[in-house]
Parts: sequence; C-alpha cells; structure tokens
Amino acid sequence: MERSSHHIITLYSPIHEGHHPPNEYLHGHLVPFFEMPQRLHNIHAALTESNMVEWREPSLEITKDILAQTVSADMLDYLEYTSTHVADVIRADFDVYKMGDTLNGDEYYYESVLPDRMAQFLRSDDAVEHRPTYIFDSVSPIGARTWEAVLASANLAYVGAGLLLDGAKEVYALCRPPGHHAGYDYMGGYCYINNAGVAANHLKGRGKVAILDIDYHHGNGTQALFWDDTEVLFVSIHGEPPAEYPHYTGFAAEKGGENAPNTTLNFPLPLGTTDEAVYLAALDQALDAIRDFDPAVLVVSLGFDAFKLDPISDFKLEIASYMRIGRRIAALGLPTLYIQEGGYHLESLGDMAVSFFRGVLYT
Ligand code: OKP
Ligand code: ZN
Repeated sequence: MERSSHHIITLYSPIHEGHHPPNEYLHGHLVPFFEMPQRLHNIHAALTESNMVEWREPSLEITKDILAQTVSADMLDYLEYTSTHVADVIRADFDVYKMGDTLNGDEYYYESVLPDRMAQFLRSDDAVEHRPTYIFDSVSPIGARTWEAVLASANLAYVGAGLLLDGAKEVYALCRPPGHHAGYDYMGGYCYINNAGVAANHLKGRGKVAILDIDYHHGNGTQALFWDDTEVLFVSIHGEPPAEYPHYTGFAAEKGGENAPNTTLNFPLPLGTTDEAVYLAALDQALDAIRDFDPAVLVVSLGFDAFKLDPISDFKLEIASYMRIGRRIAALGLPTLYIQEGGYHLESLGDMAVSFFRGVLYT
C-alpha cells in the first residue's frame, strides 16, 4: 500500500449550527431531531485529530441565479421567505390553538400539507389566495436560520465542484443539512437543496459526471434531477423500497428516462444486510458501471448511515468497512467530490469519516 502525502481539502462552514430543529414526531412521541449539529462537530473533531485534512471555510459564492439550475426559483423564494418570516408564517396556526402568545421566534415551520406537485386536481386558474407547498414530509422543518444554513451547505458543494474544475484531485464538502432527498421543486427527509445536484450541474462544464450515492437511503431527489440526462450517471446503493425510506423510489427497475436509458442504476439491498461481502459486491458492480460510463469527474453522496449502530437505518457495516469502501472508490482514479449526506450514530461518525478517508488516501 502506498502512502500518499497530500491532505484532503475539506470545506466547512459553522453556519450550519443555526439550523437545529428541536424534534421529530414518532407515533405520538417527540424524539430528538436526528439530523443535528453535533454530527458535524464529531466529524470535524476526529478529522482534525487524524491530521488527514486541510480545512477551508469558503466565503459565499453561491447565488440564487446559480441555484436556479438545480432548484425552482419559486421554491427558493418560499424557503427564504418561510425562514426569514417564520413567526409570521406560523402565527395563524398558533392562533387557532390559542397559542399565539407562546411564539418566541425560535419555532420551526413543520410542513403538514401535501406538496402542490402532488395535488393533481389543483389548477392555477381556480386558485384562490394560496400559499404553495413544497415539503413532502415532516422532517424538513424551516426555522429562522435554516435559509442561511441551507445556502452555506449548497455553497460548500458548489465551491468544491469549482476546486475540482481547477484541478483538485479530491475535495470533501462537509455539508449540513444534507441534500439528496430534495428535488427541483420539493424538499423532504432533512433535505432542502440538493447539494450533489448543485455540484454535478457545475461540473457538467467539464464533461460527463457520475454520482455515486452510498447513503443508506435512496437519493430520490438526485435521481429525479438527472433522470433524463445522458451526461450524468446516477448510481445508488441503499436499503430497499418499499420497506425503507423514502419508500417509493430506488427500485432496480428505475433505470433512467426515455431519452437517457441506463443512466440511473439502483442497488436496493435487503434490510438487515449483515454481510459486508454483499455490500462490497454491489459496490464493485456500481464502480464497474461508473468505469464503463467513463465520466470526467465523480461526485459521491457520502452517508455514514449504513453503519450497524445507526439509530434509523438497518444495514450492518463496520467502521472498517468504510475504509474498504473509500479505497475502492478512490481506485477509480477520478477527480472526486465527496459530499456529506446522512449518518446518525453520533459517537461513531468521526471514526467512520477517518476510516473512509484513510481508505481514500492510502489506496
Ligand atoms: C436522510 B438521509 C419518518 C421517518 C423519516 C427520514 C430519514 C431521512 C434520511 N417516520 N426518516 O438520507 O440520511
Ligand atoms: Zn440517509
């Protein structure tokens, strides 16, 4: 094994800390919001100690114009407005429950309405005064500092892509909130803007782009963004639908739109997959498909939730599995942007990040 001498450029912004929804709803109980700031603090501390990374805190380059390639302008406006006026937006709901005087500005707007895009009988010409909806579940709440956190997160992906365009070999965008469940005009699953999508759209200037999504959950948003795009290959390994979230996508039969057949490739694996060999065999097939596609660059949606102790997931990978995964991905030899997605076992997140990037560096 050859020891490589360089550090991995790692992009980070502390602005994510302002986005900390208080809880999720679980069958009548409130449980902690699993997608919490401490996740990144633990990864940050472990990587700092490992001495493998070069930290950078890039300034904001992303703009609404740049984002318009990946996200509907109306949804961006909705997200910004809801975040910056959150108390106004939820006041009427609180008043109905005679709770108006409990508002303190620290609330989060939790969507509880079907997104417009799923409302098949809603017609614009008979719309009365109507506030559009874009969020497909109750785990992408919007608070006063969500907008700036989401922008900062997408910015890391965008700046990371720019560094690859400038010749960097690998970059890690330590994004939070994650992005892969967000589509062009919908948000959900802790996600608001699709960071991998923002990066891939930027990288398309360089040539074909492959996206490998190894988060435990299917990246439905990323898949949808590039569904009919011949220039972008989307490959995902995840807990199988319909059992696993997001439940309705990620079947092996989903292979791309009619103009772009076989540019989507899904590897749904059974819940409870305990055997690393099963996972690595799927990964090897995924990597073969990427080689065949012959992309100029690779984007990895990097989740750490396939780990055996992850509280909301059901694969059984070990910490050391991540080193093997990192080594295999890096062996492709492609300029690669790693984008943080999920991973919720707080105590192990740092160890997984270190393990993964050891694999990447010591190929
Ligand atoms: C985000 B990422 C509702 C459960 C919702 C959402 C999981 C989102 C995962 N009962 N769980 O892909 O890590
Ligand atoms: Zn996930």
